Amino acid sequence: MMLLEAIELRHVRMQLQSPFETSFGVERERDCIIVRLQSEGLAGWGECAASYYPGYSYETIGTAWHVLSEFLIPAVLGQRVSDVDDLAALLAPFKGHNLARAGLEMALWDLIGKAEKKPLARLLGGQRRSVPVGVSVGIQPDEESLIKVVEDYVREGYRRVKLKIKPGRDLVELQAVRRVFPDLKLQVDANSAYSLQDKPVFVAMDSLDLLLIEQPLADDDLIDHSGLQKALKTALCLDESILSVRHARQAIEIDACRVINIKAGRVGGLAEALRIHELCNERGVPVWCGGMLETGIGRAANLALASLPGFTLPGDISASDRYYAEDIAEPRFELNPDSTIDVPDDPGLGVTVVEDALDDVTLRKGAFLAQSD
Ligand code: OSB
Ligand code: MG
Repeated sequence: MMLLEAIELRHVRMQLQSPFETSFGVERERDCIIVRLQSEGLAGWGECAASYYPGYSYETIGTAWHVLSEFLIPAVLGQRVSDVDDLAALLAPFKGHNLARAGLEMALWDLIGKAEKKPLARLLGGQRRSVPVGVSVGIQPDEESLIKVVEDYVREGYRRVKLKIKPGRDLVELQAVRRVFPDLKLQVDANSAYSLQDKPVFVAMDSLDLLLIEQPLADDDLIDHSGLQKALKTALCLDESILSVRHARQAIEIDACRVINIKAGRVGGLAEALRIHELCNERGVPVWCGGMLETGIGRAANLALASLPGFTLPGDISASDRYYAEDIAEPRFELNPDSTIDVPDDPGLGVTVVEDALDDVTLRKGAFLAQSD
């Protein structure tokens, strides 16, 4: 049993190495909330992947801060928990806000790993020591710069590339990239920017030998995804649409997708991510680990998750220098020559938070203490 004594929240803002454009907007800096959970002389760290504005998800830094500080934190402070299921039980009265709850849960996983002196990957049942990874490439100003950016990443050693697309910035550029890189593992992510009327665009992509097409349609629309999947050989992959293991089961049952992108944040934490991984394994559906431009804290958790056996497709987990010139945790993650990244092997998340670097990027702090009796 661990007594949850104190929690600190920090709103941090990190400069991205280059602007990241998706169908929902451009990010030049990445905001997130870092959670520090203290218990009996140990500290666990978590990352809440909510963005500053509601583009990917309805959650934002503001809503996550509100829900954490008003509801989730008061429900857990001063309580004793022995595992993440105990935490989930304390948070059960509250609806939604998966990114917020996952940030808190990650901090508890780190704490448990440190207390038991086991790396997170081992706690989760991971098996690989390194995991295959790719890079997610934002929408570029024009075709020429897109080819150049892809070329640079391929030269750095990435063997799988994901291109962000949006209406009007899709087929022509994708065909050009395919022409220059005929053998590259290639996939696209629309972040729900299309409707079923755009079916011809995806039918045209069907001959480009893509690994998958990620989240073409609305996040709350499994039915139309199923309609689109029927018209394609290429697997659809859902990201935003899958918020729980129930969503995953129903999507598979109606053939709304043939691959699932698992992000622990989006589904409320690593425990639910494990349940989706298990379901997909049973149903023969490949999964891969998505990313949210995390700092070294969140990326350590992604690497641990991706070390599970069902993660058979390369993850959106790139080296630290793809995201940030300076990070808030050490060591930095490096790309191996075989397009893999090593899974951390020290207890918990297996990274050390650099408190000075963290202070440098902190915009706001909140401290919460258990009431002493
Ligand atoms: O849809 O997968 C996405 C980043 C922020 C929000 C949503 C997405 C992404 C990415 C980047 O594609 C993945 C990464 O962290 O490298
Ligand atoms: Mg996505």
